[in-house]
Amino acid sequence: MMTKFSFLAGFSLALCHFGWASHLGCYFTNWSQYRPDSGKYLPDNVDPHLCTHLFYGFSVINQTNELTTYEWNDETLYESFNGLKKKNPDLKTLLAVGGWNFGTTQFTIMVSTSENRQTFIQSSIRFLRKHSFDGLDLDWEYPGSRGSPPEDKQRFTLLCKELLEAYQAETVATGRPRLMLSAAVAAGKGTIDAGYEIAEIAKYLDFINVMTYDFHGSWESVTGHNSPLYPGSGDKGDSIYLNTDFAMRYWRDQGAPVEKLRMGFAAYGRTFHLSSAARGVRASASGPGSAGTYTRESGFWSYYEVCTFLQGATVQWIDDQKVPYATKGQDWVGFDSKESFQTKVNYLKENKFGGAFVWALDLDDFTGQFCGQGKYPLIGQLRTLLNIDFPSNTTPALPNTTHEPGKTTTTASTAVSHATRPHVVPTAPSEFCAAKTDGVYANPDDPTTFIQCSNTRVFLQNCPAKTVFNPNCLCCDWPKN
Ligand SMILES: *[C@@H]1O[C@H](CO)[C@@H](O)[C@H](O)[C@H]1NC(C)=O
Ligand SMILES: CC(=O)N[C@H]1CO[C@H](CO)[C@@H](O)[C@@H]1O
Repeated sequence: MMTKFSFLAGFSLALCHFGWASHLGCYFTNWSQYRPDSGKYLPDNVDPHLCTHLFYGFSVINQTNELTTYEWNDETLYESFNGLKKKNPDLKTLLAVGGWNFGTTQFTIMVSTSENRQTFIQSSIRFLRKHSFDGLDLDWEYPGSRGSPPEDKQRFTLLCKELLEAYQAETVATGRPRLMLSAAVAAGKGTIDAGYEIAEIAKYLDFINVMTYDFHGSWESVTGHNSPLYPGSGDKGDSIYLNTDFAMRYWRDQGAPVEKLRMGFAAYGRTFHLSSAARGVRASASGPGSAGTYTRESGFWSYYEVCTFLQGATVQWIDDQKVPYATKGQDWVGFDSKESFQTKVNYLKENKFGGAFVWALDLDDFTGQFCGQGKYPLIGQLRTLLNIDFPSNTTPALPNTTHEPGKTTTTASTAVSHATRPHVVPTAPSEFCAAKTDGVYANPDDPTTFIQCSNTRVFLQNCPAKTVFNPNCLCCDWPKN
């Protein structure tokens, strides 16, 4: 089984590395449809060429341990959401299950027995296929925390393993591209320790969205930034862990391959009400700032609400943490800007993390009417900085880097366009695979294809356009001239 995974995985990675194109995942939320006026956000507002992966948040697990809808109109929204792939065939969509409000109870019940897990896993295949999603994103917040018992840490690993096995089996049985599997995971040290066998789950997940935000907020008694890149000079004790750099390194150093790690970017800020004359970082605060006109949630402003606030506000750059904050009256907001996104993307590239994801589409200035920076200023900035370019729009540049064979087992998400995606053609058992171990082999008759052997059955697969099979890396590679 695993030989096949590694192969398919390596194959995709090879393409991603060419010219360094990265992943940009963007979350859509099922509640942004309820915001008033210009804040209302529906799948029709999504620019299909903005992100490489879209996540629909959130679906839920019901009492019979099956994956299902939450909102009365989710099925309608799924349809327009997945309809975006007609406008951009390279786009991948994943259904996110869980989320903060969903909590942990239903996850705990679902992972508690092998039978419950299988019920969920099989329901997810039916449900994702029925609604034309390309994969599942596990947003359990969090295994081993918030009421979830300690043993859920190991059970979460089992869930990831069994999900991948089932998705792979479905591919072999149907010849359809395998469903992707990802997870949105904690960035806080204690929550990570309680929840994840990092090196284990990293084997089964195609990629991992590390939620590197919500580090500070109005639940604390002093001001602090929502998503700092580095620790602040005032951070003492466990506070030194509350930043993006720590979280990303912690995931990496415990065995998650950098290629699979996605760094979280926040298109929102967290607010405080200042309670003294101090106005900087770690100034005393008494609860949240005023609620946003559109998001109407205390302590939280979308980027477009921050833009409105910035008129007449004092903006400061936190030098050690590489992020800005602004104050006006008694309100304090730590937010992200095009500048902080630039610094963070530089960091992401230096550390070779596999990409970025953003929370959330509906929080950026998606209409362009608030910030005077065009539509989607923050996510558009990410897209540009990450060199995202869909093959359908332009001819891909040929690589100047060679493929690294040692790194071929790391990610299975693919940025290959629909038109050129390899399709699996199962055939009857044949001579070729009869005496061969499971794995992939060059096709002596045609280098633009390769042969996959599984249980002595032959699967003929196409390399994407312009590439040929390279027996050295067992991957499709640009032709060597
Ligand atoms: C749970 O969701 C599935 C859809 O995946 C549905 O068929 C089933 O009836 C639901 N069960 C309950 C108890 O609502
Ligand atoms: C309106 C609203 O908040 N909708 C829901 C979207 O899905 C999640 C599942 O996590 C629910 O908890 C939300 O309440």
